[in-house]
Amino acid sequence: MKEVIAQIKKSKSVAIFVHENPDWDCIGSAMALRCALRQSGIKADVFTEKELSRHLSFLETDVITFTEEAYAPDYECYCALDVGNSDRIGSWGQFFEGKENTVCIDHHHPNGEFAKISHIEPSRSSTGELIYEFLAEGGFEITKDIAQYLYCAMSSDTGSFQYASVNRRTYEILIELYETGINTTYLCSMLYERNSITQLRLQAELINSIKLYKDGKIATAKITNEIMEKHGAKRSDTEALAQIPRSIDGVMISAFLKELPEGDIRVSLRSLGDYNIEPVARKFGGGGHKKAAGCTFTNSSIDDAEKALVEELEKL
Ligand SMILES: [Mn+2]
Repeated sequence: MKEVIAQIKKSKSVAIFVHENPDWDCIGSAMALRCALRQSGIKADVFTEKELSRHLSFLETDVITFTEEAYAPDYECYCALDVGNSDRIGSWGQFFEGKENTVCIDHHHPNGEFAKISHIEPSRSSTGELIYEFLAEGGFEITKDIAQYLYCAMSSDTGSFQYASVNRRTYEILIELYETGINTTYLCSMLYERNSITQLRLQAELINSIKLYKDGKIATAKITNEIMEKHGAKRSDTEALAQIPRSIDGVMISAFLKELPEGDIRVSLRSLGDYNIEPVARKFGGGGHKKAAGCTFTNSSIDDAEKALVEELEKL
């Protein structure tokens, strides 16, 4: 972390990159970092593939998006956040590779380092938590604006501080953020209580599709293209659905299957307790973590994919 801080502090300009389909952890982290750098007189901008969706823009979150005419941005330092490799950055990734000064701050299990200087701590709840450490250790003032971004990052990546990744340090940081005067009730309502009616109708469809196996220990649920079309839903409307079948009492493993427009079947697996679903995801060409993993079926109907998955999950 000391090296990352030194590199960023000696730069007059910093370009900040996040992963594709950005979530609150990477956007909150990027905006907090940008805010702190600008306060210190360092030019800083955040780059994303596309404009941010509605749920990411209730705080000031203006970004530079990729276009066909985009050229290599000219900055002294290039910083990737919440990203395990430069492919995950998307189109901007081509401008990250080969640069002189590249840094990365992340909390995913690393699969090969792609930046010159990396600070990676998989035990941390969120990249937001690591940005807090960066700012505190680097002597940056943590203003209320910065605290709001970090709170959103940490809250969303921990399922409102529910997940096993939350630890003592998470709560210590929360106290520091809280003391800046942030309104956590407001932030939570903006983060969690702005479902569209389309998102709720999809939840209803998903719940209706749930099937149980192995005495109710395994649950599957699915959303087909037909259902997406029926409700005029976008892909981003399905983001929070994977958790729902896992929340049933007694269910230890869940699979959420989603038909993609081009016909592939995207699967999100979730588990509780000691059930490690990562090898199952890997068996079908995917991967992830012990309790959250995913894979994609190509050339398979959604029902066949479900059958193949359930067979493997029952063995587990
Ligand atoms: Mn994250």
